[in-house]
Amino acid sequence: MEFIDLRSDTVTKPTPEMREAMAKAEVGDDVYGDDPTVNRLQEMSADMMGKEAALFVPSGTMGNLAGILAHCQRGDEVILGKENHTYLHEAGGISVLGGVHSCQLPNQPDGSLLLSDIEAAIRADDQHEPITRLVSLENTHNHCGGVVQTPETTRRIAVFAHAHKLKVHLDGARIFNAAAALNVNAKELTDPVDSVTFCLSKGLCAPVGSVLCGDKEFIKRAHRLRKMLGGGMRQAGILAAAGIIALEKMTKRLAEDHARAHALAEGLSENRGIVLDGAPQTNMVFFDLAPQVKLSTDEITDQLKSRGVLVSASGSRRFRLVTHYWIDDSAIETTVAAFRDALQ
Ligand code: TLP
Repeated sequence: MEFIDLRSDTVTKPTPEMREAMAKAEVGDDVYGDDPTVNRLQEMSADMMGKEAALFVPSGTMGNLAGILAHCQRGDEVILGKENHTYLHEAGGISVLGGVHSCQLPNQPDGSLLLSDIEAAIRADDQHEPITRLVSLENTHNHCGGVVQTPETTRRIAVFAHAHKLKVHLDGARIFNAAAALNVNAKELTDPVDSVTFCLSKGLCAPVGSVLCGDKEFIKRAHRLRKMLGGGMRQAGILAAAGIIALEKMTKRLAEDHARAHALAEGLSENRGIVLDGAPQTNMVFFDLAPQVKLSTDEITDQLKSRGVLVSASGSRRFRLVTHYWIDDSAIETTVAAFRDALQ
């Protein structure tokens, strides 16, 4: 059975054009800096993010980890949202591997942080305390609902952080979704920050990889960290070739996924068993089960699976459905009907 897979946009498979480019990619040993396709991807990425340099890494998790470790020493502290992916879903790597302490602040509805909260979190110059070094943001914000922060919000936080001698990292795993939703160039969202990680293997369909961008000195430090973390890859041009198509082509079509997320939310809003968060801003639809629904999330997940639809829970009575390149209009209709049958 061919499933309609709404569990995440990480499930996207490479397009036929990507597979062809991968087969034909010119490659070399990237640990020697010899892979022309990786080098091209890195140059394109730096340019699109408005940064001096870029580094191809195997995953978003490694991009954030190498990025945060390139900004912080052991015993330093990063200020971030308590709903941020780096805090929730990266296995605590910044603390475990980097000795970086985290200070978690409440996220605002757009996923951002309040300046007053950041100000209150900045440590005094006191031997008892860790040293505040970095603010880490996330855009789009996954756990807050796939919501977007505007260039103005990002700039306000970055200017404030810089005034306090703090650096700013952005987990921009889905930065092109944010840019599409706001109808701005991605650079406008990344200009204010010192470093950004974005992912090629989510809604952009590449099979593997993320890119960390920043200034040359920062990327030099991150390069060493990537090696230390076991992320130095050899003929990675095979992967980068798909990444180049992701940047050239797939970044331009994300509004389609957002429109389908809208249609999905609209269809589900007629279901009395479902309490939607609100209209989706990007490609994620979040909802809770209404109190009268007696089935558990697991039972609903199984029922949908038997109807050919894969979904995943994001809480005890909560779901997240993610649209992407391989979800078409008829998949949306089938999904709405499957929920209607399961929750009738
Ligand atoms: N997110 C995945 C899961 O880990 C939850 C998903 O399905 O959404 N930053 C953000 C904002 C992310 O959403 C993710 C992946 C990452 C970083 C990590 O990327 P990978 O999976 O490439 O390490």
